Order: sequence, then structure tokens, then C-alpha cells
Amino acid sequence: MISRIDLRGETLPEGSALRDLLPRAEFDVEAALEKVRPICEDVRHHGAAAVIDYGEKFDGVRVPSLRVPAEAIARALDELDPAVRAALEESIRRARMVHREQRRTTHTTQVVPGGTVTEKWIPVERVGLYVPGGRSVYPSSVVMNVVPAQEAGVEGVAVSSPPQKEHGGLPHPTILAACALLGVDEVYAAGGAQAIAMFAYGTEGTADEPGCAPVNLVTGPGNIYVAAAKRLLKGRIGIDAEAGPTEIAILADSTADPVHVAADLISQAEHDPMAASVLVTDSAELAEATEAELKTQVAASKHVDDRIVPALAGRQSAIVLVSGLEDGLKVVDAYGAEHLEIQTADASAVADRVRNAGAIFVGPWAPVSLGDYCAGSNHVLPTGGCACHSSGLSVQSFLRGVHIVDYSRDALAEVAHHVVTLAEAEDLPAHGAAIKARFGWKVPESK
Ligand code: HSO
Ligand code: ZN
Repeated sequence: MISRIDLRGETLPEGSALRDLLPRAEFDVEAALEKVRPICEDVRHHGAAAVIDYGEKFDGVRVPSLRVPAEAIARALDELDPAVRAALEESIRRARMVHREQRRTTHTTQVVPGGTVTEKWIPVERVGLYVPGGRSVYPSSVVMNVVPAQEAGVEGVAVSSPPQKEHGGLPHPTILAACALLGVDEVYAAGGAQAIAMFAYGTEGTADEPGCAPVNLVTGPGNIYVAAAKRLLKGRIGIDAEAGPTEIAILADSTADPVHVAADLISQAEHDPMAASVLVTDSAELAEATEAELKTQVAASKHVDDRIVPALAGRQSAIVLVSGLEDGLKVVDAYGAEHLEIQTADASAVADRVRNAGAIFVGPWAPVSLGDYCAGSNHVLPTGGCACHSSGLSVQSFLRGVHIVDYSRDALAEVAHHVVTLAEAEDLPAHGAAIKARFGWKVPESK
């Protein structure tokens, strides 16, 4: 069901050599670029009509209009199961608590008397939040995208999710209900690359419906075509990340409970046949017990043949045996998992030593599925090893830091000779002249 990689008795290689020994899903965004390029071009030139045509082709339903009417959003909330509503409200409340504290404050540094640099954090003006709707319909992802954008102070928040044939061409009703709970009223029934292109280029309105104004930034997970469209349109728009299949790594020792370990490995395998579940342990007994437990629990699971078994049996998943915790830490750092659970003795001390992970879940009572829904943390996280250079979605993702430079005459005079010297050293005399022009074309005396 799951392969084993035995790294015991070896000196572990460093860096990328170690990474090469570890399992990882193929996620060839480059290959999808050629398919996505004509779609983006079409949307650029033909606007909403092209987005609707592609919706018909890929989602199997032709929508009368892209913009979801306000009544449909209100109706979805009215018809939402009360238990789901209560759970979403709690998820939103906790996410707001955490993300509100991520707000940045303006900070002014007085460099010299009369010379200050202020760093001000300005929200992006308008964002497009993509919520998948194929195999996965995740209202929780609406929460994880919308909350940080709102807490950052973004004024224009638009959501897009694929039209669903069974729902008359609207996005899934729980997606719409989540938008209603969050106070988002600009929602589009568009999916895939065409939705990202719609956000990037905007669409003209008609007499019957307003168009979609272009956005500055697109965030949110999606399939390989969404990732390819993000790569293609990056620059025109900002993007959060090219999300790949979900990943869980668990660093566990003999104190871990194999029932929990197996359940957590299966929990992320349930997303996608390409999802990765990786156990890193120094305990052969835990490895054995987890494998046995996987068999039992998989047999009792849903989504077995189409997702869980191919995910666990795929080359992206494995049980990695290491000689000890130190090697385990090296392995999880080299892997840089989207989600990393620490199920060891003294888990918080071990977690503190991890360098690369999208989010870290500490001890037996913090499974990844808690973070997926209701921990207050964000579940839009870096995949594919990108955790070594990127963060998950946060308020910061929706802010830009702008330096405001304010110098008096005296403050400029004091440093003028250094500016002129550096300008000359770089053979850019006009840079120096811009200083001299302010002082009668002379470099002020240095004090
Ligand atoms: N684990 C997924 C997010 C998710 N889980 C949504 C359930 N619903 C990627 O972090
Ligand atoms: Zn999940």
C-alpha cells in the first residue's frame, strides 16, 4: 500500500542530494502552459463570451451570465444546513482572531535629525480569490482566502468558482453560502484557466450585467491549469503561489500512536490521487504498526479507489526510516512539507527546530484536519518543497510595504558627498547632478 525508503545506517547526504532521495509528486506546470496560453489569449480578446464558452467546454454547463446574482447568494445561505453554518461561523471567527493579529503597523525610522524613512503597509486594491470546484468543493478555502484579504483591508474582493451543472450553472451552494457569511457579494461562476484570465484582463460589462474589473492579485488553490494560468499571467497580476497537490509529512517516534498516524496520512490522501503522505520515523515498530493500521482504516474509508489508494501507493508517498530524531529533522527539512506533524516525545521542542514546513502541527492533539478547518491557522500553504522559500497565505500576502522618504535640506546636505561618490563610482553622474543641482551645483562640504 505504501512504499518504504530505508535511510538507516547511512550518513545522510546534504541539501538537494537528500531531497532527491525523498518522494515527490510530478507536477509539471510547464507542460500545461501550452494548453492554457490560447485560453488566456481568447479571454483577453473576447472577454466574458470566451469565459462562458470555456465553462461550457470544461464544466459542461453554459451559464447565462458569469456574475452570480445577489439572490442566489442569499438563497444559498438560507438553505445552508444549520450545522454547516455554525461550523463555518466558528472557522471564520477563529481565522479572524489569528489573521487580525498579523496586521502590520506603520513604522518610522529617524535615520538622522531631519531624515526619516517610514514603512507604510498598503492593502492591494482589488483581489481575485479562486476557489476550486471540480473534485473538491471547499467552502473552507473561501474562508482561508477571504479572511486574510479582508483583515488586510482589501476593498475589492471578488471570488470565482467553477459553474456546477447540477446547480444550474452556479458555483456550489456551500461556496456561495460561505461568501454570504463573509460578506462577499462579488462572485463569478468561472473556473480553471479562464477564471484566472478573467481576473487578469477583466471583462466588459453588458446591458444586463456588470463586467469583472481586472484585479491586482489572484490567490487560491486550483488544478494544474489554474497553476499554469497563474504562471503565465504573473507580472500582469500578482499571485500567491502555484499550488500543487496537498502533502502531509509526519515526524514520529515510538511514542506516537499508529492509529493517529495512519488516520492523518489518510486524511490528506483523501484529497487527490496525487496527494503525498509521508511518515518519517526512527521506530521500525511504529512503521509496522502504521502499515497495519493503514490497511484497516483504508478499508473503512470513502474515496478509496479513486484517491486514497493511488495517493498512498504512488511514488510521492512513503514511510521513511531514519536512524534517529536528528536525521528525521534533516529529512523533514529537506522535504519541506506543506503540512508537518510532530508526533514525538517533547513535540514542541522538536517543532521549534524545524526550518522548512508550510505549517507545523505539534503533538497528538493537533492533526492537520484541525488546521484545514478550525484551528485559526491558514490552510493555503506552499507545496512541492516551496516551503523553503515561501509562506502560506496571510494578511501579509495582501499588503505592500512602501517606503516614504522624507529628508530636510540639512539632512540631505550631510550625506550628499556620499551619494555623489557612489553615483560617480557607478558612472551615473546625472544621479550626482540631481543632488548638486539643489546646492548651487556644488557638493556641500561634509561635516
Ligand atoms: N488540506 C487542504 C485544504 C483542505 N482540506 C480543504 C480540507 N478542505 C490543503 O491545505
Ligand atoms: Zn485537507
